[in-house]
Amino acid sequence: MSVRLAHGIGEPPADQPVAAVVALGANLGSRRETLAAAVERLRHLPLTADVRVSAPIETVAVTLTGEDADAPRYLNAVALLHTRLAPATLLRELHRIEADHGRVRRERWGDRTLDLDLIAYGDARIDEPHLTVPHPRAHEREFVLAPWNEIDPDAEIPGRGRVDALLAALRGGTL
Ligand code: PH2
Ligand code: MG
Ligand code: MG
Repeated sequence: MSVRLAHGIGEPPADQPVAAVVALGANLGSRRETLAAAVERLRHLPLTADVRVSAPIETVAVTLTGEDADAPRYLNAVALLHTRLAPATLLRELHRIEADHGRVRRERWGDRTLDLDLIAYGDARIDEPHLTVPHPRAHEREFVLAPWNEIDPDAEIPGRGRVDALLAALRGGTL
């Protein structure tokens, strides 16, 4: 799929719906309510349908120096959606939802009221200054892989392999 040509920044909608994966995270404020409100917003995105969401899981905060048991814990979830929004447009919508939930961008990997990451967009591989898809760290994050695997047991990360196998490897075993 030639995404740079078909759906670059400012490009029109895709002809066919594309399966996109969004990771949700919150470790400040009313986390459960925030995630539920964010999912509602995803359900109302233009040109978007079939939004499916995992159960939320509580996870230890991963920081630049590793897991931090003293930091506020996260609630994480993953949403699958079918959208004709171009990747950059979808990303802009995700940032708008974050901002509407009081997200302030201060330090990298700092605590946040709401984080919405675009993990995958069909089988696209995008490497642009503000958008890398698949998400460059999704394959090593249990808090992304576990909820994703729950709602799509056959999922694959383009270029990385099956989500269930990546999850098993991360947990110290093989499938
Ligand atoms: N997101 C981060 C950094 N660390 N840790 C957990 N457990 N869950 C997250 O969603 C998360 C994180 C940056 O986006
Ligand atoms: Mg994130
Ligand atoms: Mg983010």
